[in-house]
Amino acid sequence: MAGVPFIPEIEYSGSVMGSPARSFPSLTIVVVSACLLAAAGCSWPASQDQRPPTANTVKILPTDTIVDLENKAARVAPSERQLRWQALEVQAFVHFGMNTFTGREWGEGTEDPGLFNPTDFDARQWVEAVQAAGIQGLIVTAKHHDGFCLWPSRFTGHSVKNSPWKGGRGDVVGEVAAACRKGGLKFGVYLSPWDRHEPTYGDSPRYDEHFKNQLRELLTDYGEISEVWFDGACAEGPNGKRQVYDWEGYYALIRELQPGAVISIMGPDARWIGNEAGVTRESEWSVIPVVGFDDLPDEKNPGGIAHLDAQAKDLGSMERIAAVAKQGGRLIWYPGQVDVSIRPGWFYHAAEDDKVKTLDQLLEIYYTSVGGNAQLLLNIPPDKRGRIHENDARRLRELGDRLRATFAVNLAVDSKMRKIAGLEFEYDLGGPKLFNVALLKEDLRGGQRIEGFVFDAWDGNAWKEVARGTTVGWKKLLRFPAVESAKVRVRLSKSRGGKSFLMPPASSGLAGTFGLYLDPGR
Ligand code: FUL
Repeated sequence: MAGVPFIPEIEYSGSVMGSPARSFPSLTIVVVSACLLAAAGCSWPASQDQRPPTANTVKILPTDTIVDLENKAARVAPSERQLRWQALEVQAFVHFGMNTFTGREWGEGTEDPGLFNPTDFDARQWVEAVQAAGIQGLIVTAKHHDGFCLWPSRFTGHSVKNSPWKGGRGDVVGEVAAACRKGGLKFGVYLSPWDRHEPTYGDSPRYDEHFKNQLRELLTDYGEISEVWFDGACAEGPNGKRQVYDWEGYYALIRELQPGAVISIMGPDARWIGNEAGVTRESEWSVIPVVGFDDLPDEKNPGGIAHLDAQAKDLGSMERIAAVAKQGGRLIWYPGQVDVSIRPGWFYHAAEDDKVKTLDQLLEIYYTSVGGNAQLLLNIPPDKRGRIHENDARRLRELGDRLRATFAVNLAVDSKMRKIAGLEFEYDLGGPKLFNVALLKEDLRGGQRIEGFVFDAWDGNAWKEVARGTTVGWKKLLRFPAVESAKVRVRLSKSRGGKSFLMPPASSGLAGTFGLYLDPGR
């Protein structure tokens, strides 16, 4: 598969990739007008787009200077589908299947379908439980590595149709899709490319055909699919050969049948954060340099794109971009997704009922993932009844209650923002406010630019530093001991392209906000 070019949706034409002066003809006007608006206490009007043109991907070359590279990096922006995906912020991952009944994490594919028999399956209970946490989407394991299908696939007998559940007439995928739609949740599917049951696995073209048939069923029979999650695990088939996947063919089918669906992990739209512990990098970039011009995964890397090591410590710094440019490659918009389980295992095991993560652990994960420019994909595995266990459901509600209590009132909602000098933004809160959480956001339609910032509060006599950080992106959430102040400021120590699209306060009417909050639990 390596060497087969995946055609990006948008590509800069050669003419906009010249020197900075030529590349950004209207930049000065844009900066000046944005500053004037900001200085007047206003924000960028939604109707009059002040941002310079952006692209989803751009070539970087050995001949690029560091200034060229910085300007190119500043202009890479998400596709519409990536932006919609990012706005979901938290999704539920639901590992349910044969392993739920055998107590395993990885089945072998030889399990008897007769073992699958939830006694009280209730998809609406799943939806209610995850919505209590404020979660906005759900991805179910339609097929895990053991090959057992949670929908009655026409292309294998290894599915719910040969189980005793509902006399073989049940369809987990169908019921979950319907419950999500009814409850207003986005619905996505995990379909494991690695299939330990399917006899054609390893016989590459034949298995590809089989896999595409299954994909087609899922993408046509269950309404809108918001995400297709491809895992990287892979092995040899019964013929002793390693399966070579037709990724390009899979992607083309998804784009054709569900153009709005994000393809994650072994896919071009969202990357694996690099661990399964809920940990993000201090600097989490969505603008990522990749060597070469091939968007397809290769077998050597766990990253979804050839030559990308999703576990690398540094994925997007200017140093890394410059190093990749030396070899020739591209910058792509490739945001991180944090997949982590609420329990030690991905699947339900009764022995882990008392090992559900604590509220503090979940809050820490939330603040560092959603508040660290990533999407959180929180796994909640239903039990043998086919219900989310009471302990997990309780914890989800506690999480939702705490987040709602914290974020219900934005204390900066009526603040006036003014640009002081260079990259400094001051917010007049109109009177003293007590807060212990701050939220910064970049308008990603103008790219991800901020490389460093300091957040200060006025103590009546002088500015006092409250917190500092590196990247902002979709959201930066800062937690600190409570501060009372009537005036705060954000100083950007560095922003790519010399400017930023830091979001103004919510009163501007834009969806994104600058925010100050009081978490009552701290
Ligand atoms: C891994 C799989 O092997 C696990 O079983 C689980 O599905 C996790 C989300 O991805 O690669």
